Amino acid sequence: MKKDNIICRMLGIEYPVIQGGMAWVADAELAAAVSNAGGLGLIAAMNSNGEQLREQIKKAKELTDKPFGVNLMLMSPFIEEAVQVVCEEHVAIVTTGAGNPAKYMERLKEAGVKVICVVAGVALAVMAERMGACAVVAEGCESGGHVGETTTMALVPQVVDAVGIPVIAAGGIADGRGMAAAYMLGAQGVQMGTRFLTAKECTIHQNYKDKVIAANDHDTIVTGKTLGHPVRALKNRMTREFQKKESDPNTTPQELEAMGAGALRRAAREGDVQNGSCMCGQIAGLVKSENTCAEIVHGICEEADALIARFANA
Ligand code: TUI
Repeated sequence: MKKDNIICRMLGIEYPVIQGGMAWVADAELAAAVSNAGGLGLIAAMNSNGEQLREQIKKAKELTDKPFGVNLMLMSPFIEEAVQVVCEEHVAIVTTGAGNPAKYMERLKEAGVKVICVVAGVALAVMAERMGACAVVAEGCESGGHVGETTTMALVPQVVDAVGIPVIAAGGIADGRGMAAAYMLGAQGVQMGTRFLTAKECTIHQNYKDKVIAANDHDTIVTGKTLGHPVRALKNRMTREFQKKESDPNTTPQELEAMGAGALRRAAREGDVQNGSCMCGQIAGLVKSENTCAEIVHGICEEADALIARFANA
């Protein structure tokens, strides 16, 4: 699955593996490491202001001469600045998530930025194609962070049938079996977040990595549905407290929002994995080791290729 793959040709990468644009996780160092490994690394713009994002982009340019991208989190209060900086810095590729990117598509395309929209449903995928996205990431609800409602298994083939542009599968993929399955569903690449949480080049706190490695198949939970932005994270004191408050009719949305504020930073940067939010996908139980980005990217592609070859000859 190298070079001749449509995602690889389109993005100028060697392996059709995209690293998720995880807030407080996906910094210039991780993005550059994934890109240097031949995949597509992404910097998470998350809630960064323009100058913070510009600094990360400049750092990534120093660390790699391969293509990398920026993930724009559309709920960010600094989204306008982020779009401006991405255009000014001539970032090659942008992925958009957590909303409808309609407002920004023209500006990004005019600046020569290739746009890939992360979608959780067919309607937005169709809209993304119409708006000029070069591909979509169909992200199932197995993923970590902000989630939709449909599983990867159900979502990917429906998106594949609805659009003409290439589809990248995300949510619940962490090894070659998942990648091979994604190909069978019609996807032409994968995006992984959880698998890269424990990458050696990932700069999150060791406590977070340890918690991912210790997690099993039922250790994640979705909270925040009542706020309109459901988020999947590893179960801990924070999610238990959030759940309790969320089911209490006396809790105001403002109280819940206040509980969530700063929570991801607390876990990812300060290592407070009990009171912080350890966003993570359902596939955490499969992630049992720390590896370099090169091991992860090459390993998953080799495993997927071997599986597909084996079944082709069966
Ligand atoms: O965006 C993500 N994952 C994220 S964003 C994030 S930051 C955050 N933190 C706290 C609360 C909320 C967000 C953490 N993880 N993944 C891509 C994704 N996009 N998943 C689902 C969607 C999505 C949802 C609705 C995309 C479009 C959409 O459209 C709504 C509309 O307006 O049509």
